[in-house]
Amino acid sequence: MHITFIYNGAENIGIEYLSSFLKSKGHKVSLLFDPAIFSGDYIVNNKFASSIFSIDKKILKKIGELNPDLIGFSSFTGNYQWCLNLAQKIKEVYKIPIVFGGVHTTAVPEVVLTKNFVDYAIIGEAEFAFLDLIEHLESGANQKELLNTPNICFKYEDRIQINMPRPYINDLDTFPFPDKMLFYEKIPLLERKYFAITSRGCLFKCTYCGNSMVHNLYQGNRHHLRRRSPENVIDELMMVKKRGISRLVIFADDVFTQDQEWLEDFVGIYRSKIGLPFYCCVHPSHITREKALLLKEGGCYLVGMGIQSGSERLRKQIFHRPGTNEQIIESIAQLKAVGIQVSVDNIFGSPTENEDDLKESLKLYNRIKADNIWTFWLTYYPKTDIINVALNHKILTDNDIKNIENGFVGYAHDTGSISGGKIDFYANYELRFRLRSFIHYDPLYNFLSKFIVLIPFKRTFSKLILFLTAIKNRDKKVLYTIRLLCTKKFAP
Ligand code: B12
Ligand code: SF4
Repeated sequence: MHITFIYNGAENIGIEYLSSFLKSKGHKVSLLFDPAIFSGDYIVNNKFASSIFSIDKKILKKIGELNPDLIGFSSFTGNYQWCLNLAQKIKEVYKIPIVFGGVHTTAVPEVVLTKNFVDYAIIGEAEFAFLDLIEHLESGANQKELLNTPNICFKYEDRIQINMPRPYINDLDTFPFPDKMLFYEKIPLLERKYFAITSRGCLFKCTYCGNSMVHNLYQGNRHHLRRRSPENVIDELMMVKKRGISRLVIFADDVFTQDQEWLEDFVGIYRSKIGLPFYCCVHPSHITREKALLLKEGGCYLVGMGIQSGSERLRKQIFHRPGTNEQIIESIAQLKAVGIQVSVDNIFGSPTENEDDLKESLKLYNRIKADNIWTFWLTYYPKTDIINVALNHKILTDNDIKNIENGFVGYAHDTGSISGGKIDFYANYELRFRLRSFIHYDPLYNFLSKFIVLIPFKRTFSKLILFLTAIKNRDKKVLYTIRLLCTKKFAP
């Protein structure tokens, strides 16, 4: 069977895994890609620009040429409406079955399937379920046969059939390596920074994160975090090394440093056989001096660390992120001591956040002197635990939940769920935080921060500082992304 995936904005590792898996079972896979810089929640969101740059017509034409047997959309909440819009247009012209998957579909398959142009929704990890669906379609059997097939959801008679997921796939080494060429053939520049993932899942369950929804869905499974063997990851990276195009490896794991023993084994081989600089995400409660040294030894030049707020109250009560500010300060000090740059994340606008919390954050950022501070504006993702927190505080209404489940959530880089006068209030702090990561010299920062209230267009100014900070840090990760945006278009 020929399956065509349609995606926008960025490389998608999930699609790459599905593609190589389906190809290994003898199926043909293609990709239609829309850079969609102005839609989705990646860089900029602008409805007008998005319609000007739309390549929907080209995609429709291309589908006619490819003539696939099945079309797959990978939806996260930010691109869900984009996916629906295109799926509807496709269905108006072609009779090809359409399947939705990805994190948004996993959270709310019953909502996705209310659309008459979506035929199937697959929840959770989809390799085997996708294969089941393909084999079912090939066999021409009655849909009734799917009633007991885990992960596959569909409309049956007058109702929506939701089948719970099968248990997690534990041995990740059994999967073929992700089909990177699917994306690289469209956008060769992507290969400069190689996305690899060594695990699936996370030990933690922060309320705002997609993982809280996944943990709830897979309640019966004890081990949410599964890991490939170091040898298996190195085998994949040896191919990268041989091609000689990638300058940087981005480990896309939720938290790369959860297991010290694994890290020790991995770093030993990585340093000698691969040796490319890498980026990864760490958790403040998991960084010790030993781990910091291991990361450095392996070639890690920059880590991302979620802090989200300097208020211990907010972190504990609202985000369910355990740990103290002292722990954060200590873990960043360990990383900096070995020469690794640290980029931290902060979320604005969580339930009950007040000015005292923001002052606490500023105090913490003054101390840690992070190399970069990414400021996100809270977006509520469907079925995450923070939704219940917000409901309890009467911040969200039933109608808001409906909007969230339909992908109308605001954008994390824009103003998220924040509206009205609060935007200006947060914009002051956004600028302060960003300036703090750009200027580490206290007297200069203290002097300049006095004028922040006077600056017009604070949000634009904040973005400019983000860009300058990337240049100052020679942050290859951000600089490659900017280069990518400037490349001539290749789509679909
Ligand atoms: C790596 C990563 C990225 C990378 C690569 C993108 C990617 N999706 O591969 C980059 C840095 C580009 C990225 C960007 C963004 N990301 Co991101 N990202 C992740 C991360 C950490 C891992 C994803 C991954 O590769 N998992 C491993 C693969 C194998 O699993 P998977 O992707 O879930 O795919 C499986 C199933 O979902 C399913 N499936 C997937 N697609 C399809 C399609 C079909 C048809 C079917 C049937 C099944 C199916 O089968 C796959 C194989 O089992 C997740 C967190 C997480 N733990 O999932 C966040 C996550 C997906 N990202 C998230 C967000 C918000 C974003 C951004 C919007 C952030 C931003 N504001 O810039 C952008 C969106 C850009 C874009 N257009 O993709 C959120 C999404 C939440 C939501 N409900 O929408 C997540 C869940 C993190 C979070 N905050 O909770 N991201
Ligand atoms: S540690 Fe990070 S990836 Fe894990 S649940 Fe928390 S926010 Fe999500």
